[in-house]
Amino acid sequence: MTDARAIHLADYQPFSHLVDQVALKFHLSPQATKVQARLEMRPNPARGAGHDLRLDGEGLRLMSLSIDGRALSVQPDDTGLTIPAAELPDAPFVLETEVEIAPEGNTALEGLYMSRGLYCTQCEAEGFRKITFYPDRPDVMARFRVQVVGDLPVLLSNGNLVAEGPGWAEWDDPWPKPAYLFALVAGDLRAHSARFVTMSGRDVALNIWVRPGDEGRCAYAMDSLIRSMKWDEQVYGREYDLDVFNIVAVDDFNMGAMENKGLNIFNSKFVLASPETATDDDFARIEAIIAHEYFHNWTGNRITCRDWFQLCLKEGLTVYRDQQFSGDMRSHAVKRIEDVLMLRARQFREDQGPLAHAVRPESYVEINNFYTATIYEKGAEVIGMLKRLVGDDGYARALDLYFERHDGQAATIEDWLAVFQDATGRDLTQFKRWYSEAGTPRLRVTDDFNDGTYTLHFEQENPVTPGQTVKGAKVLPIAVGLLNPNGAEVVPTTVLEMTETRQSFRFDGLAARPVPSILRGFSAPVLLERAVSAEERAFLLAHDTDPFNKWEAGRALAKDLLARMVTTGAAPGPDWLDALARVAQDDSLDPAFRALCLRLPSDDDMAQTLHASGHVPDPAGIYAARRRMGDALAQRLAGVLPGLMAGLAEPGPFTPDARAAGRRALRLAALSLLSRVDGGTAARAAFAAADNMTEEVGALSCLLDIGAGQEELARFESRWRADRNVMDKWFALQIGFASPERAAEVTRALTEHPDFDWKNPNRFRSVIGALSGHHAGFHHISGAAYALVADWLLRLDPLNPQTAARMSTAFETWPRYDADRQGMLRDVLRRMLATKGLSRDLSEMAGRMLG
Ligand code: 0A1
Ligand code: ZN
Repeated sequence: MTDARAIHLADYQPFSHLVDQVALKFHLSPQATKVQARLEMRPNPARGAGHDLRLDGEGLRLMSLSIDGRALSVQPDDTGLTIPAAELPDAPFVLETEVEIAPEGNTALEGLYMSRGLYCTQCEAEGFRKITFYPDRPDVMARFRVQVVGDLPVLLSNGNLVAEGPGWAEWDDPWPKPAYLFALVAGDLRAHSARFVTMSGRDVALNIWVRPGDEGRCAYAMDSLIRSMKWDEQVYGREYDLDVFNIVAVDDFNMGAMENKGLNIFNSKFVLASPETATDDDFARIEAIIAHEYFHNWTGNRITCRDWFQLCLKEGLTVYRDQQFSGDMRSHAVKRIEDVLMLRARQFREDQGPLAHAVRPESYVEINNFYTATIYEKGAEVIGMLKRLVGDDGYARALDLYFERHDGQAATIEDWLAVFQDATGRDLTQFKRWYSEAGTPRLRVTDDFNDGTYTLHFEQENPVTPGQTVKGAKVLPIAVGLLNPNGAEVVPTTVLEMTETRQSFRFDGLAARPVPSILRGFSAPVLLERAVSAEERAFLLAHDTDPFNKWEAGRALAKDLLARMVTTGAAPGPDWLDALARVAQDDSLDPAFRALCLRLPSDDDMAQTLHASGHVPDPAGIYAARRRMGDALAQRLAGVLPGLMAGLAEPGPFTPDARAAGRRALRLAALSLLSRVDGGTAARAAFAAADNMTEEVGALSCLLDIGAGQEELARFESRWRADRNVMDKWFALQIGFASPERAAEVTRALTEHPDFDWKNPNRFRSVIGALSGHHAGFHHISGAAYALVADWLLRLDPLNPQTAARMSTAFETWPRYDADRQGMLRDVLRRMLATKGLSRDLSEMAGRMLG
């Protein structure tokens, strides 16, 4: 990156000063909140004496500033203020400031802002500087004491409550933390409460704070929290460390949730759930995000990041931990398949386009643009590979050492790898390339069989990515199993360690040529390239003992077929139809797994796959082929669908557990196929009978998918008009199921709906994001959707640059398409870039996408 505004990892220096203790006092008021800060500071011995003191600060009205009680007249600039070394003692000193801020006008939702009358904060990554003057960087860790004054029923901050009275409360957080973990919440809230006794006997008060009326929708989040706390004790030996753990749900939030110490703040859609309002997917996501934020207490908070280049240190590890947790709570096989689907849909897409970047990037312009699938999901994959290479015991020893050695510190990827080297004796120099080199490796495989010896030949290619032309071979753990021609496993899962560009592995003493099952469990995040016949794929779908590869075989069969349908006009043949029919009816298989097998590859996935194999994807062609494929499957299964559905019926009330959810998922997959042959009769009945949101939305989707369901949509709207989270689904569904020709127009019409509150990120995402997620609609050759999405991003940008920039990744796939679409997409990006006053966030994104 050559942007002059860029910040570079190589420039890191410790901060000039240390902060030992922070005392903050907030007088809350929508237009003029007064923030008094008292910082106990001293020169940082690591830097020596005699440095100026630079404090970050943005949009703050400075009322007063003093050092050791002596007033100073320093003028802030746009990004902070500098106190010259001459004004600073060489010994500990106290710096006091008073500033004024206006939370009500804060539409960026960063710093202190208001969400429907509620005061709340978001400080990661650099929001604290919008609250007070401070060294806003993660390696400056301090203890915080916070007094909140305001005429409001609930006043919260980090740590333990130490004193309170009418209109004020004082909180003390005994654990030193970076400013990005600071939080404050105030307003009219009600608690859903419980208690948890930790393994050493600490009695912790747990509260989930919500708006009056929402108390009844907190039980699942609370249950997830308690299970997370127990799991982290049992699996990682990590115990909670305060007397209270508070979670608050807010309606206006740029991301999913935030791990502020002792006071997690959540997007309300990831907390509130009842069977009537939340789908099975919502329940699963709530469980995962509650766990994710809780797990950050150790991986992120107790051990934080030295600088933002190390973001994957906390995010990759915490995602890895929440994935393990969800697997333990539900099904490891199903969880792994879902995680890989998401990895390919988001991270592979990013890694193969102009926004590709390393898991640990070396420069950035706006850090908020780096909360990406690469940092999070590829960051987690890298940890999974490490664990595969050092084994479960090695991993456990390395993590114990990590917590022991770095508790209370701001650490780096070097620190992280050092604990693995020290605990296991393994040299990780080559492995470290996974952190510094972007791009999805391609792994080409051929094989031969001679005299009982079977040999697998691998070749890896590490493609060029923006700014990185030369790359070395990666360490690839390749999990392999071999089956004999009868389908019995003759070599159980073995992890081959590939370290060279080309490498072969031999298996001796085989009676017949085996069928290999390669990359079991998706043991490395690569594109596997191997010419495999449809028969062999069907064989693996039937016989593989590895559930991931069993699913993958069916998936590959579908993708091969779909690719032929798109490129040669082929029709679905009996091989795929019969193989899938067998899986659908195999009662020995988990219904959730069968539902995943029945899910057709998404259009965007097909476009990615076609592009990777040298084709120019045609969005309309892919859409039409996928519909034909679904129709063919529906015809093939028509006779068995009613019986399949009846066998999956759940008597009794709704439960959100994985078993019941899996049965519902398969039933709805069957209903969706059935709708294509019965004109929607069964789906209409299912909609009318639904007593839970999974089935209500599921049945409605089946109807919309066949171009019906208008009456049901209207009924849904009148039933749920008052519920924001449910209404987000109503908006998104109509766009998601619109025909490609109509998607932009449906979206445009919905932007005129009185409930299209575009300043609310959830609503904006459920409308504008739904259009950019509709592959054939977004890429419709008219260009109407490109223009509509761009117009809305430009409208949002001045108010909420973070969300506008995140959503601009809709355009990252432009290099895949034909010249007409490329031209339109690049024009749109150029138009954005040329917009006067464009935010740093969006201009960095548009600039990088254009290359
Ligand atoms: N650390 C949070 C993610 C997050 C990042 C930035 C935010 O505001 C801009 C909010 C949340 C997590 O990993 O959950
Ligand atoms: Zn996180």
